[in-house]
Amino acid sequence: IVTNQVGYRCDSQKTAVFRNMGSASEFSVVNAVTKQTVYTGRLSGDKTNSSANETNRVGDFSQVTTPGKYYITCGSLDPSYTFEIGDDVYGSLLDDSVKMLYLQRCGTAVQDSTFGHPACHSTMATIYGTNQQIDVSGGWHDAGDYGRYIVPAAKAVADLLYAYQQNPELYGDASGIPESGNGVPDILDEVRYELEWMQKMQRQDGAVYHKVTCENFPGYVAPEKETAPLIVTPVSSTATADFCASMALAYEFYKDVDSNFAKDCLSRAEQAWSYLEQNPNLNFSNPSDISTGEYGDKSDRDERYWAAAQLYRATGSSKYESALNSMVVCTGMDWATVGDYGNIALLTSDSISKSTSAYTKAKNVVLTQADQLLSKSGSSPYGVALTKYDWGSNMTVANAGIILGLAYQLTDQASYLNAANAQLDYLLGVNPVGECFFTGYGTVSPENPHHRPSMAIGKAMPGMLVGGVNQNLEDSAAKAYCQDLPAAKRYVDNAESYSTNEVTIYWNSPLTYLVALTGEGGST
Ligand code: 9MR
Ligand code: ZN
Repeated sequence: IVTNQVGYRCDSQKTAVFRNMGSASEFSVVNAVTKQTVYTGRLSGDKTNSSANETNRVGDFSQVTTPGKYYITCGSLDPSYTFEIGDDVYGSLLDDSVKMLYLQRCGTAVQDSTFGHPACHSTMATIYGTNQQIDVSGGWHDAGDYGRYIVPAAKAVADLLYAYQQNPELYGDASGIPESGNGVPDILDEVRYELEWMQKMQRQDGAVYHKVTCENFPGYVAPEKETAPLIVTPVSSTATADFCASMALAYEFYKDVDSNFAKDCLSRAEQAWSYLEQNPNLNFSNPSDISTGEYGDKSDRDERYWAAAQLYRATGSSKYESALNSMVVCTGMDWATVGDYGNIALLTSDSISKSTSAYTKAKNVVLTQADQLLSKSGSSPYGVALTKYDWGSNMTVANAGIILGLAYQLTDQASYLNAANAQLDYLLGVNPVGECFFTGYGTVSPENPHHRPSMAIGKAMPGMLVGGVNQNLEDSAAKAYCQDLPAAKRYVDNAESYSTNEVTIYWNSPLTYLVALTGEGGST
């Protein structure tokens, strides 16, 4: 019996998934303290689940709305783990999802009793193919490795700023980062740490370098132990456009906090835009002597769409509006496709009229996607809006939840909100692996993430969303442990499994956004 191991908000839809239940047709929700049955419900009929090679039944217990701790029983099955019902069940999870970024800070000493580290990667970096040295210190380590890459950084920044926009009251100023208590919400301070690094990656002419890493990934060492020379790789138009969009977005959020910083963000965005106007598709691929993450892309169309939408939103200028209107509407919320951030910019702006063609097109494309996701979610016993599990599938699930959450806001249709919550439930336990994919939470969560700081210390850093199920068997541990498993179960909690059990800043960030979008949380 699998449930969301962290818990459910009082008023949200609540479902558990049952397997190997034989002919059982009833289940009970039991108060974990008093051991009293508080609810008895009927199971659905059999649902065939070919991707997990299971037959499932589903039990809905949305009627249980009283805060407390519960578990679920069904005939002779082992009971579910204990979970909570309450309106603040995600409060500390939300805080930790952002705190992870502080612990990923590069170029500064990080204070934490377990995961603190001295300043790392503070030497000058060499621009690839030249003798020129520049300072690009700062920012967050991308993932389990210590690279810093513009394209995924832009996704993370967008998720966090839109999470904050969605529900500012969830974010306090006391999460224990160095800027806590400065009168600015910690989430904005944290994002600014990344933005300031991104600014150092912009060239005089407006273009933006794609990434800074060493030549190869390091061994499983703490960040300050990676001391090989840093290399800044050539500029790309995807990095430049993503940078442009992030800076234009940032402008709005820092206007009242620090107007000089905000103005600088906007003027950098405009310089990046001018560069893009003069330079078509400059796609990035790794130089042959560099083997770190590539974040390559076939097209920069969706990045340009996002940049135009964000600049139109920030300035209201007809220049950007006509640029936007001349483009095909794009979709996507991952590092390779970012069009939906353009749509979100249009749909959640106070200043863009709902009668503009840009707004109408964005709304249509978001609702079309939401309907497709709703139908996928409806045909999965686990409620997950996925039919294929690729590297980082948990991000795809969180992204799906965000699109569904936006559709709910646009239409007020509860089915969208229920499906958005089902994505969160999947990430936190309602999945064929029976795992809460967020470290340190739930009853069973990853203990051996592919994350160098955790590996060096021998203990999982809390507050990280792992990549999750990946049907493509892309590392030796996945090949060894998962090849006989059905697609939806190909996940292994093994530190060598970077294709299922790594973490990244841009897998955490859509979880942050999804939690903010679906409701309450925040404790600080
Ligand atoms: O998240 C990326 C995934 O979509 C790709 O399939 C994979 C292989 O190219 O790379 C992932 O990104 C990794 C990046 O290249 C380096 N830092 C760790 C990232 C997460 O595994
Ligand atoms: Zn570092």
